[in-house]
Amino acid sequence: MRCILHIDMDAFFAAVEQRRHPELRDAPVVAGGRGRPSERAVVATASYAARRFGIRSGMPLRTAFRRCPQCRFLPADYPTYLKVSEQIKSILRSYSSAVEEAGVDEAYLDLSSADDPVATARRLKAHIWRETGLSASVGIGPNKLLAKLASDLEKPDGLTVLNAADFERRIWPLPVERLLGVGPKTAGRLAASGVTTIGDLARLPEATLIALFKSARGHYLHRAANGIDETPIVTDWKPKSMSQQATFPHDTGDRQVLEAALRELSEGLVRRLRNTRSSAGSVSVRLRYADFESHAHTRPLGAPTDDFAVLFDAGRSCLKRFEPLTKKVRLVGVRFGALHPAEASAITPRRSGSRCDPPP
Ligand code: TTP
Ligand code: MG
Repeated sequence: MRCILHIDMDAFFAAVEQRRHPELRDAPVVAGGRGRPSERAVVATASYAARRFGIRSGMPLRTAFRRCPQCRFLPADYPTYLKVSEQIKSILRSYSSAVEEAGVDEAYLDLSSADDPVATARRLKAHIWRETGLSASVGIGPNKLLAKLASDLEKPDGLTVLNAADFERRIWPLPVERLLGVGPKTAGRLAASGVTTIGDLARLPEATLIALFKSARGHYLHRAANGIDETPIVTDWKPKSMSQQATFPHDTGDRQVLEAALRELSEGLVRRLRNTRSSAGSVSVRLRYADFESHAHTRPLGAPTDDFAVLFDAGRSCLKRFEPLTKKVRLVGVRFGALHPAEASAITPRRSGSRCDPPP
């Protein structure tokens, strides 16, 4: 029998910040933008104490400040989060040879050959805590879908087993948005047909869903609402990244020119992503200056995506980090990293909104 474990770090970016600032351990903390609520940026994540004030990922910092003025706002430090993410992934790889990275703070492990998956999960959580001081929530189920839903049921620091027999009781009452790939748009269309919970969705005939959405999507929604998922753990996904670059006919310091190039390169890469049925988990932008020195900035995404708007926004926020430009630029390059096969990851981000700061 298949046994899949899904692991998702708790309030990941905020937890890394609280580790760095132990005095903030139980405090409402928001990581996002440059940590200045007066600026136009969004919450990347909020600590659980901050969530009690209604603060959510993707919310403008300004709104978060209105909801909780005593909250500590910290700049999002992506290089550190990526480093910790790598450290966690390498711990995971010591527990199973089949590990699928599903995002910056989540992964699936195949534990089908483990004698006691629950004991393994306990050891794994303790190991991560010992090495990183961070807590994770783990779900165990007969497939990736159930394992992922399970890891979300008892956050934070959860360890939840979800069997097919528990699916109706525990999952059907949840809102449809809890299913991977169901964003506000899909949820809105479903609500118009009177479907708000996963149970409502499961009871809708598949033919109705196929008429409402495209056939692959209707089929997916029907199966997901019934707990059916046969997608494999994908470990040996190659390539890991794709990139494209453009050299300007004349060196330039014009932001609009840079942004136009970024747009064109991103469009080309999104086409390549779709052609290879993959999605990207990070975006990097590299500038080579007139003196041939070059620098890159990377932005990890909360979940892999092939959505142009999300990827382009991430690229733009990388570009912003080069400002103020002190030298003219001869080349701009874009790389989509942490590539995943599209069907093994979110079709759209798990939760509403872009995982990036909005464009200026
Ligand atoms: P999540 O696992 O979705 O969120 P989380 O770890 O902060 O909280 P939870 O305990 O509910 O798992 O995302 C992981 C990280 O990805 C998160 O810490 C910050 C980043 N992220 C964004 O930058 N923007 C977003 O909209 C979301 C949802 C996450
Ligand atoms: Mg998380």
